[in-house]
Amino acid sequence: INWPNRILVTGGAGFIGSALVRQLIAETDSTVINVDALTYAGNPESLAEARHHPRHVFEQEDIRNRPALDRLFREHRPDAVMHLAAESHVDRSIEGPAAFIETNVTGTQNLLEAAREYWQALEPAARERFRFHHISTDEVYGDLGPNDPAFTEETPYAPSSPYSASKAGSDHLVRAWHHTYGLPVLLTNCSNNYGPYQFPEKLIPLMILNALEGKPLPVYGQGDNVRDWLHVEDHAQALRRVLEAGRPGRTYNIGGRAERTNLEVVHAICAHLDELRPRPSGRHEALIQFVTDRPGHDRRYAIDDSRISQELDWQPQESFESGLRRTVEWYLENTEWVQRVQSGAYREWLETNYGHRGVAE
Ligand code: NAD
Ligand code: TDX
Repeated sequence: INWPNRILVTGGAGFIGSALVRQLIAETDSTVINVDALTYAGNPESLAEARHHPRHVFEQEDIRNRPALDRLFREHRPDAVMHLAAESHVDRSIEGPAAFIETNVTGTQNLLEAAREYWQALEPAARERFRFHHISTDEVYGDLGPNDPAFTEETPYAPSSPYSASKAGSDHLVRAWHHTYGLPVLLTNCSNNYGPYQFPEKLIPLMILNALEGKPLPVYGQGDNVRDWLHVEDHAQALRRVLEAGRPGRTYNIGGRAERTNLEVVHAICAHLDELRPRPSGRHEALIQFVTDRPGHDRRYAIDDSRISQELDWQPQESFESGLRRTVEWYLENTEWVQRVQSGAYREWLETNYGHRGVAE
């Protein structure tokens, strides 16, 4: 067991990063150096009480800025890096891929180089203990037909979108830094996360908030694309487990054992809202609208989690049904957080995104 005292987390003001930081502060003794550029997707309020904890240090820096990263390693001397900072939304990557290459590929290369130089200068025992944990996605494996076996760590890479291609590029860089320089890396590839503090451009929060406002619920294509859903708190637990017990150089797939079609997910959200916040004018599912499909839309993702469950004894704890219910309740209760992220950047994005997307015939 190798548990670090000082963890440099990138993207710790985002959806998954903030869940991880909240857990690290509440459930471990580690100091967290939280490095985040605070793009439209980053919000320090998502850190809740962890934000003001003495073991939490916030550094607003951009991973595209190499000298800034060198300073962070020099000043904070981390024992481990957990790299989550990324441009994360597939639809945005279709509209404008450049930021995805800059942050996900070049930013990761910067971080690898800054980490490598720092790590090579450590004394032998600290070098041995150091870890660079890269957080990635199942989308790098491409997509599956309805009867194909789930993705394993050996599934060949076949990314479809600019987003997944940029994440695939970053994964390859991380493996190359291990093979070439011996940097002790860990990689995890996870399926779709859901839970509190998720930015409402992603399917689940977008549907909850549109439904509450009585707006159309835009389902791409026929709504029969399949995703595997994992609660973000379960993902954060898995990341901690891999960091403490994963074997350097190794990749671990993480999934939720909860494959659902998008239409099933949207119907489930509508059913919860019918109960929790009935609409005088009828049921929420009447708001569903089938819209033009996402270009290059992957049909299905599914995770074979044998490796992490057998080698590291990790399994998801939350069922999708109860996790989704709690998530709907969270968005109903946290209107202040919602209102703040719904201002500015988000509204602009929604207008340009759906401006050109027609209702399917
Ligand atoms: P997010 O978009 O909610 O958060 C990303 C964070 O990174 C934000 O706080 C943002 O400010 C920060 N960031 C972006 N560009 C940066 C830059 N250049 N420098 C510094 N900080 C920057 O994303 P998320 O959903 O929390 O995803 C986190 C990571 O997990 C990503 O690497 C993503 O690819 C991966 N992942 C996400 C999912 C999912 O379902 N959301 C699933 C598997 C893997
Ligand atoms: O309005 C919508 N209507 C719709 O039908 C939106 C936003 C999405 N969808 C569909 C597209 C997908 O099939 O729902 C599914 C989920 O879409 P997203 O929430 O955009 O997620 P996805 O494209 O699956 O990617 C997510 O999971 C893997 C994250 O955004 C990635 O960062 C992660 O790597």
